[in-house]
Amino acid sequence: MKHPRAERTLVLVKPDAMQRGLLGEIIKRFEQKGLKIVGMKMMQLDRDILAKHYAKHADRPFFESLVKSMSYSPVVAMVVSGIRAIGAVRIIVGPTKGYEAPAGSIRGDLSMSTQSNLAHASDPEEDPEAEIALFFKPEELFEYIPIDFEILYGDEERAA
Ligand code: 3AN
Repeated sequence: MKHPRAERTLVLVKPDAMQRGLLGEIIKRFEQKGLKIVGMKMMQLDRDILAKHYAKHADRPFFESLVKSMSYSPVVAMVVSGIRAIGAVRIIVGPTKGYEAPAGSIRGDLSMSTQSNLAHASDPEEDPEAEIALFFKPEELFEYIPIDFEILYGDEERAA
């Protein structure tokens, strides 16, 4: 069962994070925030899916390097859900450049790079549901109300 005000957003734990053993550290931050994981799988990304996922960057000089780094080894793809989850997940991940990202964010705490910046989070301007559909089939996503839902949010926030 999906709460009517819940949003869903895509997170990719990138190969650089997997290689550095940061999967648990990254997942922990979403769990501790009170966000709910409604889909998760390990995937080896190929050029085809990356060309679609990063279509807006196809003409950028770093595109080939980005495809190479994102297919270097498997990623973990997740769908994270919650009321106002899309914006909250972007804040937890932090802005693109690790060396400028604020401390407290995943990129700010754990990355010094623009390209190897550990995690992808859907941009609210770019249709997170369409991004989710690129990585997950509907039957790979789950809906449930966590038992702490009533204390995670206030009554008015939860009201549909
Ligand atoms: P974000 O992931 O912060 O939304 P986008 O959508 O601008 O950033 O870029 C997608 C990915 O492309 C980034 N996560 C990063 O890995 C890579 N990237 C962006 N800008 C550069 C750049 N100037 N040089 C190398 N890689 C870049």
